[in-house]
Amino acid sequence: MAENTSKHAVVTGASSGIGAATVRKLRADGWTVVAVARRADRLEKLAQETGALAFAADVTRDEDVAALVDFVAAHGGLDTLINIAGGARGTDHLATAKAEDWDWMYQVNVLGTMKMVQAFLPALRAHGHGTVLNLTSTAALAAYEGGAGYNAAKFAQHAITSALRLEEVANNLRVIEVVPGLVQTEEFALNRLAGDAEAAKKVYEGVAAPLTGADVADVVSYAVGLPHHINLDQIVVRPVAQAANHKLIRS
Ligand code: 8X3
Repeated sequence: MAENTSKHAVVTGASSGIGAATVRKLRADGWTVVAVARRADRLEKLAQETGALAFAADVTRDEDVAALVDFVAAHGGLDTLINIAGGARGTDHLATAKAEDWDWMYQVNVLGTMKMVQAFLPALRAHGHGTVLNLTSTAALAAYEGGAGYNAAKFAQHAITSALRLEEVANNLRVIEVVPGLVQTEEFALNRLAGDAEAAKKVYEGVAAPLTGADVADVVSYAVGLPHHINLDQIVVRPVAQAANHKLIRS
């Protein structure tokens, strides 16, 4: 019944939103954190603010991931890998969906997670009490109109998370899936809607209290901070106003 006492985490998607909030929360909880994202300037600021170590990398690029593995090994290793990098592009129906949007979503949500897990599995196995936490979405649970491409990517990321749990249990790897619904962050809707700030605002309009990145970060930190024998396999977290993806109360 070993505790997770070493508390060394790698967090991707750390330049904004849930990823940045997770870095802040884990640092406040006393973790050593390597914060990973593509945008070095934002990472640097976060590192100065929180004392996290910053490493600029694109999780879909093999050479970046390999360099990150070396950096982490040289800075105390890890016991916990938190894959938050991801996102949505487009709200097209299948009839008009753009292959480049779908390709981007598959790359960042699915192949990025796969590459990060593959790269860090040897260290996590060697640690003996490793944890992988993948941030998926309620878009992984039920399809919705205009969601197909994002649904497909998040269903896939959910599937690889479930397979990993089965494949690595013999190596004592804990695999957690955090599944958020509507979370208001500065960039998620903006990225999905091609930078249209008005349309992005409408996503949250009239919703009394959408979740924040910090809300989800609290859940992430709780899950990875539990003693290692406790596995919260799959945590669905929504604002109260969102009883289901299709059932959102707006005033
Ligand atoms: C975000 C949740 O409702 O936009 O991952 O699919 S939703």
